[in-house]
Amino acid sequence: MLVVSDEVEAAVARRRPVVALESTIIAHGLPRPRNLQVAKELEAVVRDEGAVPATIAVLDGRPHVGLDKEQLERVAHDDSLRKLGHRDLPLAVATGASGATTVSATALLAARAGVRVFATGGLGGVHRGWAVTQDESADLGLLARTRITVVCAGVKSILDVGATLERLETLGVAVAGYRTNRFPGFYLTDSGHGVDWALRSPGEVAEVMRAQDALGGPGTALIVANPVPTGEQLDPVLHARVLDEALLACEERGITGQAITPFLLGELVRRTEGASLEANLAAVRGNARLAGRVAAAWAGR
Ligand code: PSU
Ligand code: MN
Repeated sequence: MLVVSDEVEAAVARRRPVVALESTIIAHGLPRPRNLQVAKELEAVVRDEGAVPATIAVLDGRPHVGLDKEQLERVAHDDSLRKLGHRDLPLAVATGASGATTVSATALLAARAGVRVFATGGLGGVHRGWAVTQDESADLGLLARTRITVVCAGVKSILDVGATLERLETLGVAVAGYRTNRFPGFYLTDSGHGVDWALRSPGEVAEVMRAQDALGGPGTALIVANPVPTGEQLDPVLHARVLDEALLACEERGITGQAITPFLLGELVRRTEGASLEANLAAVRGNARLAGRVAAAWAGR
């Protein structure tokens, strides 16, 4: 069922470091033509750390783990590509559809291919106004059931971050700050919320992964929350202002469901004149780098 690239398959078989990368951020989360450049750059950052990148997407009904150059270009440029959460995978496979995979679908496919470490930007979570819309990303539920380590800059700041952290606690998903006791805020270094645990090195992250396996509890994820450096974050005052405007625009235009996240990310890019894009990219780059190091520590265990 899975099409695993030769390079990824060989690395997994030899227990070499591999890092999974999602494709939704490329297809629906970043403006063109920058998105293709970023897709290539993230793969290069992972390689720089001695790990093999495994970008994941569904093409013509086939889930791919590890894309070649043409496939990566297709993910970045094909307008007809859908956004696929994990619940969409069987539908896409059976109907021969193509789509970019969100965190939930990417984590599932990575785990099936034997890839343990995954880098992304910000996770999905509980949306503001949840009490009315019940909009909670499927990312959370899937991470409660999948043994994978996700390196991210926290959850997207367009969300209700406090409620998302509460949900992660309820779901039993481990969360640790990377060299910080503050939970990162995606575009921002600090979301305003704390975390109970801080890990100091890739080796320490790998130790936690080992302990997860040794304890044999439910097959949950480990979230490593890696903040964007203060010098590269979005100005918090600008962030607060444009986010309010973007949320209002979302409501006024009646945007719902899967379209909300790409809409809000796009609005932020536009309303900050690209500054949010730079902060987003700084975060994802840092996460790909740390994930490469974690994968190396995990492989050398
Ligand atoms: N992080 C980013 N950009 C993105 C996303 C995450 O920096 O575009 C995507 C991820 O694929 C995540 C998805 O899984 O947004 C969440 O979408 P939703 O809220 O519809 O579940
Ligand atoms: Mn949603």
